[in-house]
Amino acid sequence: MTAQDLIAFETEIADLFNAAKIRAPIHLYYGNEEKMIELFRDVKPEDWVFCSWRSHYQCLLKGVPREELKSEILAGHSISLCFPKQRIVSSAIVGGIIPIAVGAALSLKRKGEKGMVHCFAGEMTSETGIFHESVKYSYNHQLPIRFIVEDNGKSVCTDTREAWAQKVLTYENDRHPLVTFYKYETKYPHAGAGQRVQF
Ligand SMILES: Cc1ncc(C[n+]2csc(CCOP(=O)(O)OP(=O)(O)O)c2C)c(N)n1
Repeated sequence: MTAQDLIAFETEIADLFNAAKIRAPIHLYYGNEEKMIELFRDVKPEDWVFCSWRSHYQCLLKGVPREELKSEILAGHSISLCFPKQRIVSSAIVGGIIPIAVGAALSLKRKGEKGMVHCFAGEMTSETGIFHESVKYSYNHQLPIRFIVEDNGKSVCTDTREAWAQKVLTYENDRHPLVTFYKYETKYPHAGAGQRVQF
Protein backbone atom coordinates (compact mmCIF):
# COMPACT_ATOMS: atom_id res chain seq x y z
CA MET A 1 0.00 0.00 0.00
CA THR A 2 1.64 3.26 -1.16
CA ALA A 3 0.79 6.91 -0.47
CA GLN A 4 -0.62 7.06 -4.02
CA ASP A 5 -2.90 4.06 -3.33
CA LEU A 6 -4.25 5.77 -0.20
CA ILE A 7 -4.85 9.08 -1.99
CA ALA A 8 -6.49 7.29 -4.94
CA PHE A 9 -8.91 5.53 -2.58
CA GLU A 10 -9.97 8.75 -0.82
CA THR A 11 -10.32 10.49 -4.21
CA GLU A 12 -12.63 7.74 -5.45
CA ILE A 13 -14.74 8.00 -2.28
CA ALA A 14 -14.82 11.82 -2.55
CA ASP A 15 -16.08 11.55 -6.15
CA LEU A 16 -18.75 9.01 -5.17
CA PHE A 17 -19.86 11.25 -2.29
CA ASN A 18 -20.05 14.36 -4.47
CA ALA A 19 -22.06 12.35 -7.01
CA ALA A 20 -24.61 11.60 -4.21
CA LYS A 21 -23.82 7.89 -4.22
CA ILE A 22 -23.16 7.76 -0.46
CA ARG A 23 -26.13 8.67 1.69
CA ALA A 24 -24.28 9.06 4.97
CA PRO A 25 -21.40 11.16 6.34
CA ILE A 26 -17.82 10.52 5.25
CA HIS A 27 -14.59 11.84 6.80
CA LEU A 28 -11.57 11.80 4.52
CA TYR A 29 -7.84 11.88 5.14
CA TYR A 30 -5.31 13.77 3.09
CA GLY A 31 -1.71 14.89 3.64
CA ASN A 32 -0.73 12.26 6.25
CA GLU A 33 -0.09 9.28 3.97
CA GLU A 34 3.66 8.90 4.61
CA LYS A 35 3.13 9.26 8.36
CA MET A 36 0.39 6.61 8.35
CA ILE A 37 2.56 4.19 6.38
CA GLU A 38 5.39 4.81 8.87
CA LEU A 39 3.06 4.25 11.86
CA PHE A 40 1.73 1.00 10.40
CA ARG A 41 5.26 -0.45 10.17
CA ASP A 42 4.77 -1.13 13.89
CA VAL A 43 1.27 -2.64 13.52
CA LYS A 44 1.20 -6.44 13.44
CA PRO A 45 -1.70 -8.66 12.22
CA GLU A 46 -2.53 -9.70 15.81
CA ASP A 47 -2.71 -6.05 16.95
CA TRP A 48 -5.96 -4.13 17.40
CA VAL A 49 -6.53 -0.70 15.83
CA PHE A 50 -9.11 1.66 17.33
CA CYS A 51 -10.26 4.68 15.34
CA SER A 52 -12.65 7.61 15.27
CA TRP A 53 -15.03 8.65 12.45
CA ARG A 54 -12.06 8.99 10.06
CA SER A 55 -10.51 5.58 9.42
CA HIS A 56 -10.23 4.65 5.73
CA TYR A 57 -6.41 4.72 5.80
CA GLN A 58 -6.20 2.54 8.89
CA CYS A 59 -8.58 -0.02 7.35
CA LEU A 60 -6.54 -0.23 4.14
CA LEU A 61 -3.23 -0.43 5.99
CA LYS A 62 -4.54 -3.12 8.37
CA GLY A 63 -5.42 -5.27 5.37
CA VAL A 64 -9.13 -4.73 4.74
CA PRO A 65 -9.61 -5.48 1.02
CA ARG A 66 -10.19 -2.26 -0.97
CA GLU A 67 -13.50 -3.40 -2.50
CA GLU A 68 -14.87 -4.65 0.84
CA LEU A 69 -14.05 -1.29 2.42
CA LYS A 70 -15.63 0.57 -0.49
CA SER A 71 -18.86 -1.41 -0.24
CA GLU A 72 -19.12 -0.74 3.52
CA ILE A 73 -18.68 2.98 2.80
CA LEU A 74 -21.30 2.84 0.01
CA ALA A 75 -23.63 1.15 2.53
CA GLY A 76 -23.28 4.26 4.72
CA HIS A 77 -20.87 2.92 7.34
CA SER A 78 -17.82 5.15 6.77
CA ILE A 79 -18.35 6.92 10.09
CA SER A 80 -18.09 3.77 12.23
CA LEU A 81 -16.18 1.12 10.31
CA CYS A 82 -15.59 -2.15 12.16
CA PHE A 83 -13.79 -5.17 10.73
CA PRO A 84 -13.40 -7.79 13.47
CA LYS A 85 -11.35 -10.09 11.21
CA GLN A 86 -8.69 -7.40 10.70
CA ARG A 87 -9.12 -6.22 14.30
CA ILE A 88 -10.32 -2.71 13.44
CA VAL A 89 -12.91 -0.99 15.65
CA SER A 90 -14.27 2.56 15.21
CA SER A 91 -16.74 4.87 16.92
CA ALA A 92 -18.05 8.26 15.81
CA ILE A 93 -18.58 9.49 19.37
CA VAL A 94 -15.88 11.96 20.41
CA GLY A 95 -13.82 10.11 23.05
CA GLY A 96 -16.07 7.04 22.76
CA ILE A 97 -13.47 4.66 21.42
CA ILE A 98 -10.72 5.58 23.88
CA PRO A 99 -11.86 3.61 26.97
CA ILE A 100 -12.87 0.67 24.74
CA ALA A 101 -9.30 0.60 23.43
CA VAL A 102 -8.00 0.68 27.01
CA GLY A 103 -10.30 -2.23 27.90
CA ALA A 104 -8.99 -4.24 24.95
CA ALA A 105 -5.42 -3.58 26.08
CA LEU A 106 -6.31 -4.64 29.62
CA SER A 107 -7.83 -7.84 28.24
CA LEU A 108 -4.69 -8.62 26.21
CA LYS A 109 -2.59 -8.17 29.32
CA ARG A 110 -4.83 -10.23 31.62
CA LYS A 111 -5.07 -13.11 29.15
CA GLY A 112 -1.35 -12.92 28.35
CA GLU A 113 -2.19 -12.70 24.65
CA LYS A 114 0.18 -11.54 21.94
CA GLY A 115 -0.30 -8.14 20.35
CA MET A 116 -1.03 -4.59 21.35
CA VAL A 117 -3.54 -1.79 20.80
CA HIS A 118 -3.04 1.27 18.61
CA CYS A 119 -5.62 3.96 19.36
CA PHE A 120 -6.07 6.97 17.05
CA ALA A 121 -7.59 10.29 18.17
CA GLY A 122 -7.92 13.84 16.84
CA GLU A 123 -6.18 16.63 18.77
CA MET A 124 -9.47 17.94 20.22
CA THR A 125 -10.33 14.44 21.43
CA SER A 126 -6.88 14.29 23.04
CA GLU A 127 -7.80 17.29 25.20
CA THR A 128 -10.92 15.64 26.66
CA GLY A 129 -11.03 14.29 30.20
CA ILE A 130 -11.60 10.71 29.07
CA PHE A 131 -8.41 10.80 26.97
CA HIS A 132 -6.30 12.07 29.90
CA GLU A 133 -7.76 9.43 32.23
CA SER A 134 -7.22 6.67 29.68
CA VAL A 135 -3.58 7.61 29.10
CA LYS A 136 -2.95 7.80 32.87
CA TYR A 137 -4.65 4.43 33.52
CA SER A 138 -2.82 2.74 30.64
CA TYR A 139 0.56 4.09 31.72
CA ASN A 140 0.14 3.29 35.41
CA HIS A 141 -1.13 -0.23 34.67
CA GLN A 142 1.51 -0.74 31.98
CA LEU A 143 -1.00 -1.77 29.34
CA PRO A 144 0.07 -2.79 25.83
CA ILE A 145 -1.32 0.31 24.11
CA ARG A 146 -0.12 3.40 22.30
CA PHE A 147 -2.16 6.48 21.44
CA ILE A 148 -1.66 8.36 18.19
CA VAL A 149 -2.88 11.96 18.16
CA GLU A 150 -3.53 13.42 14.72
CA ASP A 151 -3.46 17.20 14.78
CA ASN A 152 -5.24 19.01 11.95
CA GLY A 153 -5.70 22.07 14.18
CA LYS A 154 -9.49 21.94 14.12
CA SER A 155 -12.48 20.38 15.84
CA VAL A 156 -14.99 20.60 12.98
CA CYS A 157 -14.65 24.41 12.52
CA THR A 158 -13.27 25.31 15.98
CA ASP A 159 -9.59 26.12 16.47
CA THR A 160 -8.47 23.68 19.18
CA ARG A 161 -5.65 25.84 20.61
CA GLU A 162 -7.90 28.92 20.72
CA ALA A 163 -10.69 26.92 22.42
CA TRP A 164 -8.39 25.90 25.28
CA ALA A 165 -6.28 29.12 25.24
CA GLN A 166 -3.29 26.81 24.97
CA LYS A 167 -0.56 27.41 22.39
CA VAL A 168 1.04 24.01 22.91
CA LEU A 169 -1.37 21.12 23.39
CA THR A 170 -1.02 18.61 26.23
CA TYR A 171 0.59 15.78 24.26
CA GLU A 172 2.38 17.86 21.64
CA ASN A 173 6.08 17.12 21.04
CA ASP A 174 5.56 13.51 22.20
CA ARG A 175 5.61 14.59 25.83
CA HIS A 176 4.08 11.35 27.06
CA PRO A 177 5.76 7.96 26.50
CA LEU A 178 2.47 6.36 25.37
CA VAL A 179 1.48 9.14 22.97
CA THR A 180 2.72 9.81 19.45
CA PHE A 181 1.61 13.24 18.23
CA TYR A 182 1.80 14.41 14.63
CA LYS A 183 0.47 17.33 12.61
CA TYR A 184 -0.96 17.27 9.12
CA GLU A 185 -2.72 19.62 6.74
CA THR A 186 -5.73 18.26 4.92
CA LYS A 187 -7.41 19.56 1.79
CA TYR A 188 -10.81 18.18 2.81
CA PRO A 189 -13.36 19.77 5.15
CA HIS A 190 -14.15 18.02 8.46
CA ALA A 191 -16.87 15.93 6.80
CA GLY A 192 -17.86 15.41 3.21
CA ALA A 193 -15.76 16.19 0.17
CA GLY A 194 -16.21 19.92 -0.30
CA GLN A 195 -19.40 20.09 -2.33
CA ARG A 196 -22.97 20.51 -1.20
CA VAL A 197 -24.75 17.28 -2.05
CA GLN A 198 -28.47 17.06 -2.60
CA PHE A 199 -30.46 13.87 -2.97
C1 LIG B 1 -19.78 13.26 22.00
C2 LIG B 1 -19.72 13.97 20.68
N1 LIG B 1 -19.80 15.31 20.63
C3 LIG B 1 -19.72 15.95 19.45
C4 LIG B 1 -19.57 15.26 18.28
C5 LIG B 1 -19.46 15.98 16.95
N2 LIG B 1 -18.05 15.92 16.48
C6 LIG B 1 -17.65 14.98 15.59
S1 LIG B 1 -16.03 15.11 15.24
C7 LIG B 1 -15.84 16.44 16.24
C8 LIG B 1 -14.52 17.15 16.34
C9 LIG B 1 -13.41 16.37 16.90
O1 LIG B 1 -12.19 17.03 16.66
P1 LIG B 1 -10.83 16.23 16.67
O2 LIG B 1 -10.80 15.31 17.83
O3 LIG B 1 -9.71 17.22 16.58
O4 LIG B 1 -10.93 15.33 15.37
P2 LIG B 1 -10.72 15.63 13.80
O5 LIG B 1 -10.45 17.07 13.62
O6 LIG B 1 -9.57 14.77 13.40
O7 LIG B 1 -11.99 15.18 13.13
C10 LIG B 1 -17.04 16.77 16.86
C11 LIG B 1 -17.23 17.89 17.82
C12 LIG B 1 -19.48 13.84 18.37
N3 LIG B 1 -19.28 13.08 17.30
N4 LIG B 1 -19.53 13.23 19.58
